[in-house]
Amino acid sequence: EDGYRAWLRYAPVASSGNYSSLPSSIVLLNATRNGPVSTAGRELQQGIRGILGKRVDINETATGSPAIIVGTAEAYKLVYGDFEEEGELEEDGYYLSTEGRDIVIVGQNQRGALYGAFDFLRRIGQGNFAPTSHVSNPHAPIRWSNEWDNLDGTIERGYAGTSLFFQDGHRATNLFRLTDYARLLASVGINGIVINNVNANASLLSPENIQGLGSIANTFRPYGVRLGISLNFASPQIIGGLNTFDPLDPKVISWWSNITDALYASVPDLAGYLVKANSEGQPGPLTYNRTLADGANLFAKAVKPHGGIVMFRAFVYDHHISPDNWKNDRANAAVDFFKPLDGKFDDNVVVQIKYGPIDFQVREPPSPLFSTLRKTNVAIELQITQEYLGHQDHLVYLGPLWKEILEYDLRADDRPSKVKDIVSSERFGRPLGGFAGVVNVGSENNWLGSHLAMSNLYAYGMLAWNPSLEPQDILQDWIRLTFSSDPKVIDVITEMSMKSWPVYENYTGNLGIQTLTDILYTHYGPNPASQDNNGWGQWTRANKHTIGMDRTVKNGTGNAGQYPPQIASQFENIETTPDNLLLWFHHVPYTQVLKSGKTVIQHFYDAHYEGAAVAQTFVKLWESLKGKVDKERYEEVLFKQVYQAGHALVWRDSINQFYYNLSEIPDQAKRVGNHSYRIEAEKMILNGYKTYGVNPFHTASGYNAIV
Ligand code: BDP
Repeated sequence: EDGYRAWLRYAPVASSGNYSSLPSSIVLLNATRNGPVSTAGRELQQGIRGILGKRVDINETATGSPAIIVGTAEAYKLVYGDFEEEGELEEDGYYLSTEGRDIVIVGQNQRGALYGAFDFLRRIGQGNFAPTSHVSNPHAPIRWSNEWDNLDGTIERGYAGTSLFFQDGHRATNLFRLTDYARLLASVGINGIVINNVNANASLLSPENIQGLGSIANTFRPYGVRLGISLNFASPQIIGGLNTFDPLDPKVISWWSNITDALYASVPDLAGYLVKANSEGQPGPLTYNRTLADGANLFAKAVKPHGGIVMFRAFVYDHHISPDNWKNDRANAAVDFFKPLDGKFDDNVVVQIKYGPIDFQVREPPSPLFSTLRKTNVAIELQITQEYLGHQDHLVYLGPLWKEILEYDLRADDRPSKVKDIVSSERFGRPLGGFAGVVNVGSENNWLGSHLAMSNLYAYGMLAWNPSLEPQDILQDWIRLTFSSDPKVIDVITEMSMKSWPVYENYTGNLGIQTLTDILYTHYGPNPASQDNNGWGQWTRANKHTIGMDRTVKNGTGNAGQYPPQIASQFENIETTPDNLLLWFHHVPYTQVLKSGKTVIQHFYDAHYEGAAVAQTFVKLWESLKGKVDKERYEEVLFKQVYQAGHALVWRDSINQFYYNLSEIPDQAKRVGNHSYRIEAEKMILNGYKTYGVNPFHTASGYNAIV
């Protein structure tokens, strides 16, 4: 058990209930070779063999005996006639019935049929044989993964090895793992994948690489996962031999249209493009005084005849913002750039918005752009890879964080306006919308470098399909499928996972101050000193007496005013701002008293001690599963938990000491700054050891390690 099979282990279940009567054949209706219906057949065959130990045959025509019938609604009707539920099916949706003589799995399209098969397997794989008949439709049409893979085989913000897609400037020679990745994605309803870094390399568009994309797309197609790619805006100049990349220049327009034709010749069902422009040094239309909409529409027009879409990122900001001006605020950038453009994007453009206004921090309010754009398609961007959240070395189950954002009611026009209903396109009546999740799987056997982190990939797919699900329920399904149905195993992993986000928040950055990792390079480890006085704009504005970003309209950056009036007035006032976002919106003395009755500084101290203490308990909790989880995964998770427990102490002491030094306000419990027992490694005399500089540096050890 190396984690490779993730939640698709198809392990035998203890009691197979009345499934001894499971039909012994699968009938695939009108299946095309290598299409998702054929995949569904193979998957059901494999799953039933694993879970129930039963062999089922695959037939292409109805036999008259009981069967598991799989196909599209259209194909089903031709053989079995009209069925009642057909009218309820939406794109990619399915109908699953296990109540009659046959098991019926009917998709609105082929992809839907495959999703229905995975639903059935998820049920029996958890020992759930209760009869069911239901229709399930996705919440939104776009449910994509984004991978930040580079052509040289590295992965930006990837923590699980090297790229599965690329090596040495080309597509990887061995693509067999992509089939298994496609399977994982399809099993949780993901229908698109962008395979290269948003900081895109133009040479992806070389003739050879375009051909390579064709092979990659072939591995994903049987699973209904369509390929997309990130583009470098300056490609016409970098590789096209033009002296411009002005989006309104006819030469540039025809260059992109030719490249797009070549791409569609290689990948006829290419889902579309993802574009990061004018952000963090990336080229974009602003160079030519063109708008971001001009830039997005350039690509939209190129892919339109092929049925493609353009995901245009709202993560647009200049990373040379002056920290001297207290009115400057990176959190304002998205609305500042995009608000004037609402209604100017073509219909096949979707603006892809990170969940918060800054950048995947441990605590952010939802981006105000969600409620600002009314005449533009939008999608939410979430991050499965734990860039600021401990790089998969710390357990942070993200379901609850995402759920909180998705359920957040932004009260646009004083009406219910939950983020989930905005991105589904329902709230503002847009044609498109959805989800993008930055996954960054790598070559490590268990995909994300951590067994427990895989719950995040599973939860991402499940919430994108149905954001009304409860993160704990999703988690427990995942535990049963990934580990076992032993109640102890379920309890322990549930307890650890459900506590993990608040715990991480406690020992990192509290009260909305952001994560406090090193911000300039690694985004890992405590480094509050790196937050301020740089152009990246993730400032804390901490000084001797006060801390926090004043984002009020009255005295600050005005960011609170970017929200609809009800929310704006809540954030404008300290009294109505929730404690957990206090320092996101307000600049206050360390002695400011919270709603909890504690001062800000004492909350920092206590939270860090509490968080680090709970992180210690994860080790014991996990150890209680010895013998209940296979040895390989048991040992590997234990290793991570021991590491996290230690690193949580490093976090606790670094952050507390930092703010104690700065504020000189003592900890009421007399813990902070009181480490008589502690000897700094740097001060030791090393006998038989030597130090070396850590690269990338590890902030808490003075950039040094001892070997
Ligand atoms: C930042 C990452 C950087 C990404 C950027 C983005 O550190 O690697 O390129 O986001 O999302 O958080 O474009």
